[in-house]
Amino acid sequence: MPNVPSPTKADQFSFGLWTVGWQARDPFGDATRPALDPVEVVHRLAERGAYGVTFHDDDLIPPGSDDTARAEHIGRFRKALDETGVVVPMMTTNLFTHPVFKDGAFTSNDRDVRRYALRKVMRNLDLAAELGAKTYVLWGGREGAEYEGSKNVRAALDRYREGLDTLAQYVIDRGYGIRFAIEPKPNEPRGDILLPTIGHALAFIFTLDHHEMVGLNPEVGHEQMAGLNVVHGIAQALWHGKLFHIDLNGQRSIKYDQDLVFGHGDLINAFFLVDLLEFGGPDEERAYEGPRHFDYKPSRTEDIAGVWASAEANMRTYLLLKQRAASFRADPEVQRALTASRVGELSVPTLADGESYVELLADRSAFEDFNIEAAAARGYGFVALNQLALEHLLGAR
Ligand SMILES: [Mn+2]
Repeated sequence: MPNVPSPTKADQFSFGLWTVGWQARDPFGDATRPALDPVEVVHRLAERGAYGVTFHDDDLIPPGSDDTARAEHIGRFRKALDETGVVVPMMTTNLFTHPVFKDGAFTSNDRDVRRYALRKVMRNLDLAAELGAKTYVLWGGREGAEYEGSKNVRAALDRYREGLDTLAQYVIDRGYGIRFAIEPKPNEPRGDILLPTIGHALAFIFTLDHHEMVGLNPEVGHEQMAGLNVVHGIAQALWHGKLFHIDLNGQRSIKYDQDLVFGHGDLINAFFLVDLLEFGGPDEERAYEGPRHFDYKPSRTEDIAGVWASAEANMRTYLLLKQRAASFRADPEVQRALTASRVGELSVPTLADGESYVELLADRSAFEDFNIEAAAARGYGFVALNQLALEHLLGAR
């Protein structure tokens, strides 16, 4: 057995029922795997060291279930949680599968659909509170359009805000203590989705009545689908205090949403993401305390054994990257390279303590006597630094 750490509950790994439970139906082909019982999923995940399971209402309770059937599904699931000690840190609502949501949920042009969507979320928020979930994710996959003329985007954002303000008030009034996390995505299933990136969602969140209760659930692949650097996006989310949850997976460049195993897309980017989450705090401690949630899909080629191998692969990759990031940071050569690259110098404020533009204007060394040619000639050594990262990542150091 290679030197791969075993996951434990302290690692806070969680999986959606819809991830390992995906039957691999895609737009071109039928399911390649049978359905998995949520009770079995909880047991299989627990055996592998996961601490949490998450789900959309419809993943656990088949749509159309009457109250008795609904209670039975919840009861069986609860028993599995009790038997394994697996927790439900996050829940979410399916506002995309049923044809009623074909033009969106909170932003459907059809007002009746918007009202139904809010009711569906509120009903599932009651269950989230009952199961102890602390985060409620909102992925607006159908909130968007294919044609500019079909959607008044400013009105849609008004309705999106109205929806979130209403739900936040509901959570406050019920005393649920749940926070919301918006999951941006640029496209798919809609041609263009509203709040397509971390940046769009952040700007929107700060307009909300209860913006302190609303943050982000960024997904690695969704930012990469937009050609963006997810490490930068997560860093900005942290800077705003808005990283409420995270979806880890893999994506290879700008194409359909691949939902590969974490690290099976851009590996160097995944390395620096784990480094940021685990060691990006002010004193090299964790920068993010919440669940390490895998939102991936076991590839359509895999049988059930392959499903569980892929679940393990996510956790193994994460722990290996954590190990590699620790070795990168502990290496004196890396420390010297960081100094040569002036990485730490960026944390020194540009103006001195008590200095204003008045003193800056009086400082001849900052301008009149500044040797810009010498400063322009200095190299930063970033490539050498990145090569050290790569060599640690490959286990060569
Ligand atoms: Mn995805």
